[in-house]
Amino acid sequence: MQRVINDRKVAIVGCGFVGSATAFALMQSELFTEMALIDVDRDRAEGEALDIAHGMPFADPMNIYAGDYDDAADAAIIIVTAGANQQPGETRLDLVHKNVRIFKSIIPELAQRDYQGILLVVSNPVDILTHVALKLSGMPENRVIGSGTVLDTARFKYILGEHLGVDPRNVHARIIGEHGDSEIAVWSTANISGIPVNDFCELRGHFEHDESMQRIAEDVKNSAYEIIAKKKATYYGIAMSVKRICEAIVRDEKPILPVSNFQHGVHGLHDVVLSMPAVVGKNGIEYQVPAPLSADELARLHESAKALREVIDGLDL
Ligand code: 6V0
Repeated sequence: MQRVINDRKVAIVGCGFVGSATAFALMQSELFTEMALIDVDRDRAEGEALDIAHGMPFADPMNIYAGDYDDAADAAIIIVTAGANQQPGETRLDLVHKNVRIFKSIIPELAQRDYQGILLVVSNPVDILTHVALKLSGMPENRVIGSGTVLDTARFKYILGEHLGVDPRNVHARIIGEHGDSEIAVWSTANISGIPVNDFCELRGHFEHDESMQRIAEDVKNSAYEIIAKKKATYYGIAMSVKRICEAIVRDEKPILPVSNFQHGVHGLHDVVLSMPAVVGKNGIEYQVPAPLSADELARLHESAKALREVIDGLDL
């Protein structure tokens, strides 16, 4: 008999900076009534569960506790944030071997329990680890998602919004490809509430388009390096990004989000996991959106896919 999923339950595997910030964001989200925190460091999970639970009198009631994989087995969403984070100077791809080893200890636990919910990977390198989770779990592709460039896209909207003095929610633009050094800022379709980005820039007195575009895309790409150099880890922005993905799933909202998902031919991409826009709902990836790209963006997307493919091919899965 297939396991019944509790659609108001979430489990978080890995309760470090990212896992605990995510738990705190979700505790205030009213999305879930039950949250299990899992970590190899059981004390850490218990401490975080207690600390977050003490905010309950100011939020909606919720059962928050340190648990194990049996507690995760009927969760609507399992969020994996376990693993090493980047040290100053390290790229996300440098983490791959350490974190693949950790995934080999986590994902089979879920597969053994015939997990039927959505697996949301956040640990880095997120595209590679989403691919690894897909292979190790044997789960259907639509139910294994990476947070991908949802965070980079939020950074892009924020920085562009600041540059133009406009609400970032009116900025319609995205980052695609690898969540990492080969990511691509899609300028060709970027617009501010329907107004092409360069036209809006001129309305706001900015005429150095090429220079500004290059600087903003570099700032987005280097955000994590800057934050890590200053405070050792990044966690609030990703926590809000994960909350957004959870909202899409739990409420079946069907927004278009640039999550990491397995590619089957859109723009000629095959057999690789990277961030491309997809409709996200209660079934996870509901529809891959073939958003238009310029020739240059398309070429860079294929380079990003090639770089990820080479890493995947070098892994022993
Ligand atoms: P952290 O603070 O070191 O926390 C990692 C946690 O994982 C620790 O509490 C460990 O005890 C736990 N852990 C390790 N092995 C296991 C295991 N086998 N089972 C269960 N728990 C385990 O790291 P932090 O929270 O800063 O980062 C976690 C991951 O998120 C890293 O890989 C980061 O690079 C990644 N990030 C991903 C982002 C994204 O946009 N996708 C953004 C920020 C960080």
